[in-house]
Amino acid sequence: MKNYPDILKSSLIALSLCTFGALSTQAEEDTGQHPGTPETEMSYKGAPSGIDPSVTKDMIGGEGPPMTKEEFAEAKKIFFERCAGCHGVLRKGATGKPLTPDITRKKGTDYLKVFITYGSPAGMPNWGTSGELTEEQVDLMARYIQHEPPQPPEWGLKEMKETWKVIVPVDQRPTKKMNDYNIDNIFSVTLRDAGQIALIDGDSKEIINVIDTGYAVHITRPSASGRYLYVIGRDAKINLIDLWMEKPDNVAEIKVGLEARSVETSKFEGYEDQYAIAGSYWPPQFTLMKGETLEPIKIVNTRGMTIDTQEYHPEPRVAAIVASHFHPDFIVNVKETGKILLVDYSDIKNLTVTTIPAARFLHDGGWDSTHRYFLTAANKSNKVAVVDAKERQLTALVDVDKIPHPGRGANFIDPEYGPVWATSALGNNKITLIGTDPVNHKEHAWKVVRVLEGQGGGSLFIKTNPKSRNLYVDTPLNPDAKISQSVAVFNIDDLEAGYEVLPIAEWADIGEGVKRVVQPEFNKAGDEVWFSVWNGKEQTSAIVIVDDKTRKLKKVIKDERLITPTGKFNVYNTTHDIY
Ligand code: DHE
Repeated sequence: MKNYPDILKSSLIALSLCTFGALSTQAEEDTGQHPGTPETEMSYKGAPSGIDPSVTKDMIGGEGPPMTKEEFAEAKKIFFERCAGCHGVLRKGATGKPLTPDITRKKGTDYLKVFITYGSPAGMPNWGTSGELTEEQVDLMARYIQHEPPQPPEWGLKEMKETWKVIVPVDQRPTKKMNDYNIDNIFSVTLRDAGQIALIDGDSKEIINVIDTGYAVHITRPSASGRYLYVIGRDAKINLIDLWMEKPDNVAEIKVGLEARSVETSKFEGYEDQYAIAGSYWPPQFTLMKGETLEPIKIVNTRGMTIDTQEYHPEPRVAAIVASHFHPDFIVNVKETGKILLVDYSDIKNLTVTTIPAARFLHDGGWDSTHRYFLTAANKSNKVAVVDAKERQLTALVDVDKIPHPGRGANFIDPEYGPVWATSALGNNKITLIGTDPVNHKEHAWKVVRVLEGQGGGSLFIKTNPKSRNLYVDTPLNPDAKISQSVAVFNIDDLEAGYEVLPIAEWADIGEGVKRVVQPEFNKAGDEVWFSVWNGKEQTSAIVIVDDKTRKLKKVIKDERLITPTGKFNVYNTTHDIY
């Protein structure tokens, strides 16, 4: 604190201790500039909101400090780009604290300026001292958050229909596969900052097509037959791609909101390829659509009460969605309220939604190896919730260490404890194995059976394959470049032997840049594992393919069209939930 101006010291101490909770103990995450601030989390949540600030309804004036319309517009833009990810669009609090005027006005401009300038030990970045915001901008933001939050517009059926386009009608689409690709082994690769995906032929490693999609595109999920791909952007635009076309391309698109992250398709027998669902961050809702055209059928709002304190939350965002294999259900994570919804799509007109209270801040997750149990991280609650998709109920809430982040997780047989599902973490170096077999290993089921030490915190994804004996753990958000540019690989048959480090970014040999190595993904045969080397938008990125048996480099895919590759989705493995 020695560099802080004297007048500000006392308020800063008060703020750190009273308002923003406990100090992080993860020394390895400290940014140096701001002790205790987990850089890993900051860089993860720092993605700009997909919402165009100019579309909001503004309420300047009233009791907030004076601001011109121009100042308000600038502050709003900064808020949506830098702050909304943690504090929520309506500033009602998400993983960051609430910043509604009833709270901020009591603190006052000077106090808020200190906070924005220096950040907090609990994760608020030091926007001022890091040079990210100028002194004037800090002052602007301190005044802005004392005004009523601008309200982005709602997005109902009318708005969806206005953006809905069937580019190739169903009756004009191929009736059989018109290309020679081994569709099962195609990878859909997110080109994040290009707003595109690349379809890569997993057999030849050639790019089949680069297709325009939504802004800061996020994930791809295939339909149950593997014919269609659904790609969602952060701007809530969904693209439907038909892999049967001679050159696979877009056949329909729609915008289901202003900001979104998840999409899934019906997988229960008899409903294959029939329905799609997308979850939105804004407005907080999910939308059911016809699978082959994306025609919106029903929109369901997720606003409501939190599961624990039972208070109203106006912006509970929809996070991961999976499709049940046991019932015609979509399983939907509602982040801020902590509810897991079972959305029964067998009668969409008279829709039944079963609500399972789990834990707040539900984020990502995946199936156990039998596809009966859905294990999902409530990341800021440090829990993994287990839902039994067959009995349609919560089976367990498992306590884990700081900020679990499994992606979809990894399933394998632990030599001692039997079938397990594993997650790595953003907040520490631990890889947590949870027993998943309540029949033959009952004593270990839904318990943490083993904790491995990985390279460090800042991990996002972990992966293996039923044919592999290796468990790969990425660490793309670790502040140490050596760690963020490599992956750890464990031998599943000898887990306590430690890990080998594969220098993936070095193998890519692409020159300058941050070169974060992210998201292992297997090919269909389960004998290759693909990694993205995620570089800056203006720099060279690559896909590195490793031979799973030998752990040696097999191939580097470099192509100027591969701009900021992140997620990769193998059609067969993603369709069949193999991970
Ligand atoms: Fe993701 C999955 C949300 C930042 C790459 N991400 C998900 C899911 C959610 C989510 C809810 C689960 C979808 C599902 O299964 O239905 N991600 C968010 C955020 O809110 C967050 C933290 C900040 C943001 O503003 O978006 C965020 N995500 C990122 C990134 O910065 C990553 C690393 C790079 C990128 O492409 O943007 C990233 N997220 C991914 C990937 C998956 C994902 C690759 C799918 C993993 C899988 O194997 O299924």
